[in-house]
This record gives sequence, C-alpha cells and structure tokens, in this order.
Amino acid sequence: MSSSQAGRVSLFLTVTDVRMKWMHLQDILTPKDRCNDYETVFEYPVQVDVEEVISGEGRKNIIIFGGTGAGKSSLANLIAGRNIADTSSRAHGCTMESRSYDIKIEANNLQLFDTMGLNGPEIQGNEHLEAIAKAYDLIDRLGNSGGIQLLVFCIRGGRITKTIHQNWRLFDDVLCDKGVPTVMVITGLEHADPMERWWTDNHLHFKPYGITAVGQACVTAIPDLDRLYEEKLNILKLKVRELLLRHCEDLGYNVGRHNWFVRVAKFIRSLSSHPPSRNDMQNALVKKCGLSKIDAARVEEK
Ligand SMILES: Nc1nc2c(ncn2[C@@H]2O[C@H](COP(=O)(O)OP(=O)(O)OP(=O)(O)O)[C@@H](O)[C@H]2O)c(=O)[nH]1
Ligand SMILES: [Mg+2]
Repeated sequence: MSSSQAGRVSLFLTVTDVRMKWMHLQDILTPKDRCNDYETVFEYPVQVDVEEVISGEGRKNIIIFGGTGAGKSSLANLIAGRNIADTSSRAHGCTMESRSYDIKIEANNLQLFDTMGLNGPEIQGNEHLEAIAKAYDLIDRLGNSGGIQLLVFCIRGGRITKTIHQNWRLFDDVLCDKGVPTVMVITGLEHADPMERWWTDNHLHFKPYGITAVGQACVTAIPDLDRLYEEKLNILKLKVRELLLRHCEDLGYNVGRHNWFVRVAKFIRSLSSHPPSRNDMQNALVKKCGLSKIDAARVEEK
C-alpha cells in the first residue's frame, strides 16, 4: 500500500517484499530513520524519494544546456514536477559545472544533467582551467553511465546572441560532435498566446547559425510559488516530457573518454580571452583532471 504526495511516497511495506526493500532502504534512510531489523519495518511508514528507489538500470542521460539564466534549472524542475534543481545559482558556478538528477517518467529512468553554460562569448581570466576540470568531471560521469541520449537546448525567447551560439557549439558541435539529437525548449513565453507562435515567428533566425533541432517546445518555466498556475504548468510539463521521450535515443553517445575530453578541452581553451601558459595548463590537467602528462600535452596539440 502506498500514498504519494509532492513527489515523495510513504511506503507501508508488506511482509512479502519487506526483506528486500528493508535492505535497500537502509542505504537510503538517514541514521535516525533506520531500523535495526527488518521485522520492525513491517508497519513502519517511511518517507523516501520514490525515484531513488526505482532509478538505476537502463537509465538514459539527458543534458540540459544553454546560456546563463536561460531557465535550465527551472526547466529541470518543470520536467520533474517538483523542485530538484537550484535556480539562479550562477553566482557560485562555473562553465561546464553540472548536477544530475534521477527522475522517472512513465517507465523511463532518466538522469537529467543541469549544466552551466558560457555566460559570454569568451571565457574570462582563469575560469577556463576550472571549466576544463568541470568538463572532465562531466565526461567521466557520462562515460561511466552509458553516454548521452538527448540534448535539450534551453533558450530564453528573444534574439539570438553570440553567447547563445557559442553555447550551442560547445555542447552540440563539440561535446556531442553532432551525434546526439537536440530538442529546443524556449522559456520566458508566459505572455505569448499561443506560446508556439514564438517558434512560427522565429525559427528561421536559427538557420544562419546552423542551429537545428529535431523538435521544440515553447513554455514558461517560471516557478509557481503561490500555485496559481498549477494546471497550466502541468500541461507544459507533459508537453516537455513528451518531447523528451519522443526523441531520446536508446543508445547513448559515448566515445573514448580521452579523445572526447581532449576535443572539449581544446575548444574551451580556444574560447579563452587569456589562455594560460603551456605549463600552467598541463599542471592543471594533471592535478585537477588526473590526466597523465602525455594526455595533458595532447590538449595543447593543434
Ligand atoms: N519570466 C520567466 N522567468 C523565468 C523562466 N524560467 C526561469 N525564470 C527565472 O529566471 C531566473 C533564472 O532561472 P534559472 O532556472 O536559474 O536559470 P539557469 O539557466 O539555470 O541559470 P544558471 O544556472 O545561472 O545559468 C530565475 O529567477 C527564474 O525564476 C520563465 O520561463 N519565465
Ligand atoms: Mg541553473
């Protein structure tokens, strides 16, 4: 028997499955909630995130990318139907930083990667060493969990800037070498009626930049703190979920991790307004990313 509320579920375990679930729950529960033996779990209602219990095998990786403040984290929350991602966290973040969240849509286990994109057409100062280290971390996690099944390009309805274009290049051209389907989600359209009109009016503007998508959704991802638009947001959530499931590949894009990383690191370096010296770069790659000296030297090769 179970009852759910706001993305969490109370489990009242039956005797038939109590032993297995008890073992799993011991890993998830805080020490305060743990029981010393599984018999006591019987008739012991506990609160756990249902996705935590059911995620894992056959999981598909979806990367949300786009410029600073485009609404990526808000979009992750819209898709999940609850607050999983921190919004407006750029003050503490760095390009290519990412957080991942497990969600389940119908029978699909998905891992949503909420990433931080470029906040300008160039990377300033020393940030690019940090960005390279974050890229390494992202590629490592993706490589270990089956690669990338779908890209979601998140942009705020408005004109296309150089920064938007560079973010597109970073993820679509460089990280995925054009080998992963991309869908576009346009946010900030709460005043557009109908929202899809934005796409009809603007899609041709993407052409000169080579930005193409296999599907798109026009939405608002604005947080509904007072729950005034619950019904409307629910419709948008279903629209975006349907878009993701329709275009998510079965097999993930996953190439040899070293070549993959070298390609991305070279591009990030090319965006730097003041690239560091060869030595600083190689030391950072060895220290921050755990690369061998030989691999670190390859990032420098033309
Ligand atoms: N009006 C409006 N505001 C939005 C929308 N989506 C997000 N916001 C707001 O825009 C701000 C930035 O949203 P985030 O979701 O943090 O954007 P982000 O792309 O994750 O930002 P960074 O992680 O900092 O790059 C927040 O104040 C959101 O509430 C939208 O569709 N419409
Ligand atoms: Mg964010």
